[in-house]
Amino acid sequence: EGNGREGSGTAVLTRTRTRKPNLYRVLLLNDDYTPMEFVVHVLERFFNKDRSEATQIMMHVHQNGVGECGVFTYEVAETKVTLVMDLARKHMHPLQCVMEKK
Ligand code: TYC
Repeated sequence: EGNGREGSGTAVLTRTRTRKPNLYRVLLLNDDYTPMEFVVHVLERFFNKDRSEATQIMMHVHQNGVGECGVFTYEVAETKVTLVMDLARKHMHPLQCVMEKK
């Protein structure tokens, strides 16, 4: 509960309403050319996955066409998509990373 103050020095607790942020899934899309090891590296570097979880997510994308890297607020999701796409472009891989509202 929130803070307040009354003349007597008595603390007055008032409710401060919080608001749920809009959340966005960041997804990786499968393609035929991006090396599996590069996708694992992306998941470790930008999504803080350990090698085991990164490999599981990469294989899920490889087999199902799409998979979730994480859920973030708009600005964080947008930044991650940009970082992934910039690294993929630098290495000339066709990897696609997108965000969608949850
Ligand atoms: N399908 C790719 C291959 O066989 C691997 C891959 C996995 C590519 C996940 C993209 O998001 C991806 N080399």
